[in-house]
Amino acid sequence: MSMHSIEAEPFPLPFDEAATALVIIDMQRDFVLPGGFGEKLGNDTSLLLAAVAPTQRVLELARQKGMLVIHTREGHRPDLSDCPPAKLTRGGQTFIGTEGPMGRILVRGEQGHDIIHQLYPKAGEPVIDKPGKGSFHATDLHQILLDRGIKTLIVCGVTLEVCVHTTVREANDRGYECVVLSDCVASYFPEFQRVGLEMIKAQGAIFGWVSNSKEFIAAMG
Ligand code: TIU
Repeated sequence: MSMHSIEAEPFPLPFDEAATALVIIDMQRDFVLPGGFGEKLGNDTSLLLAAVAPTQRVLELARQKGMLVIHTREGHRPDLSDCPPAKLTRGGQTFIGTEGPMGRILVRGEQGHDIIHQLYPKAGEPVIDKPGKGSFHATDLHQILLDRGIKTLIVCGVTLEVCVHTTVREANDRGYECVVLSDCVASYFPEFQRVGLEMIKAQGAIFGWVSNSKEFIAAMG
């Protein structure tokens, strides 16, 4: 056991370093760079880049301390057999599986589907390939966390109100305590970033805590 306490809202959270994992959600080219899924949906992808440098600092420290680091990627099999028709044709438009400048959009094995080089997984760090917005749906993430005795998740990634929120809600229901680092998550919508963080910590940490990279680094001492 190596106990710490992180300054967070709505109140500080004690955590055991050995039972804590860093989870970095969907820092894929398809979301954070032009030409991918995020831009196809009409978004300005540059807004997401603000989360990269703080997440790099958190990742570096987690690696130094030997913490479990987990990366996730949203995407589908090349034959799209794991993509529900309702997701494939959402809004009457089809982007998933179509050719873009970074390969087929949200398809595993394509350049756009992979994680940006700044946050690229190291050997031994589990990468969870997920077909949904949540990281627990149709994946082995829960099993991996259970096997390592993980109780607390430090959460970074994009986008806050979609894949980060869904994952934190799923994790909370499975008994994990989640701390979302506000400067290590991002949204295409500044208003959603603000209110998305509020939602997590409201009502006495209704499904999680909100802190930031500086407080995580300070807590790890
Ligand atoms: N569109 C959007 O905001 N997000 C997603 O589709 N996926 C993730 O958040 N990763």
